[in-house]
Amino acid sequence: MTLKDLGWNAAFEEQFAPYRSAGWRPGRLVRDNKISYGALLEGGEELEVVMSGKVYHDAETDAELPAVGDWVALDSETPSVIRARLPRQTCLSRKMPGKSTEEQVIAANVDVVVVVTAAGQDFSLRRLERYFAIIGRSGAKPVVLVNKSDLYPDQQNQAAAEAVRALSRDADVHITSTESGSSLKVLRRYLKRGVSLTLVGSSGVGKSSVINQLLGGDYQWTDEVSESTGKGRHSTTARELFVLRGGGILIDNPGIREVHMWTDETTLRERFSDIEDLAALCQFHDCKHGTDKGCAIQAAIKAGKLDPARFQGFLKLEDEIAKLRKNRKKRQMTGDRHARRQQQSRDRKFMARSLRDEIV
Ligand SMILES: Nc1nc2c(ncn2[C@@H]2O[C@H](COP(=O)(O)OP(=O)(O)OP(=O)(O)O)[C@@H](O)[C@H]2O)c(=O)[nH]1
Ligand SMILES: [Mg+2]
Ligand SMILES: [Zn+2]
Repeated sequence: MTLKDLGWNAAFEEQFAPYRSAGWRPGRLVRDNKISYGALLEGGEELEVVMSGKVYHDAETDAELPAVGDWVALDSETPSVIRARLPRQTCLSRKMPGKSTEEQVIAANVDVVVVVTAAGQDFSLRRLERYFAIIGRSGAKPVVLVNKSDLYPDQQNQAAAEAVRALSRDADVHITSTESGSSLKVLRRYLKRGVSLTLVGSSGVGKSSVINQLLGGDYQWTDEVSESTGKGRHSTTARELFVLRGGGILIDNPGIREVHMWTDETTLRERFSDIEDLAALCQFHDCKHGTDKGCAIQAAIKAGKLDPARFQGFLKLEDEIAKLRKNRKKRQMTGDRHARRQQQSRDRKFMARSLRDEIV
């Protein structure tokens, strides 16, 4: 396994130059064990590694801490110590669940983000809009799988796919089923040597099933059998990166319950550029798009040219962005977060000591 198989490229090599001179080695983080990380090295060697105190303290926010998909520099003398993290070329992140405005990294350095959904109960254009917003900001290519197509009438699958296409110009939308093996075929198209792909979506839509097929059944299911139904439930509990033998890198994610906005105003405007275009046609430049005279948005809704739910989504997203901006300004370490970091720091130091008999 070469570095290139792991997603390494010329830009990373250049940034790594000073670390190379120090004798440090590059590794890609494949697992976050909370206290330690799993790192994959050239040749396929896997190590359990911990952050150095410097990496930890230099991070101003949690989002700057190493995450799955990141490239890090590993010490030459104590290879279990992360000395530095390379800048991310892309980064998929969202707002932390709950009230916090803290950014949470879903996966670093990914080329393709695959949102898996299905035409049935899981299907929500509002939620997909939010996915498109965070993908738009990440720098990765959006792909949508309308999966489990074997469970729904053809017409329903087609209608769902069409609705998604209408929502995003850049996304590739595919109707798939892991039962028939078509999800596998579709994803293979994107998976070339060194290309990193991550799967996101609600719990139970089939993310791990496709990954399992791509890995040829080698994937270890993480969850036990449900006691009430006796059926296997394989809910993914931790993010994990896999390298495919045939080329390509996969990151599995636990099902995402809430996709909070973590984006900027530019991305938001791009996502809703059709609505912005309409707004430019309103009679008054300060039109509130409600009961104002000559409102082009209301006219489009009446004419059936704009989905009112989509317009509502647009209004809600703007609200969220405004809130986010306000809170970001006063982002400081809360007492709570400070305590958490202190504890993590103690844990990581303890781990480092027991791993390497050395204090980092
Ligand atoms: N009928 C049908 N069942 C599917 C399909 N894809 C997955 N499943 C089933 O759906 C269930 C959930 O699949 P998983 O792959 O574990 O879903 P997941 O998205 O990884 O779920 P989390 O790990 O909880 O986020 C399993 O029982 C799969 O066998 C499909 O295309 N058709
Ligand atoms: Mg899973
Ligand atoms: Zn208007």
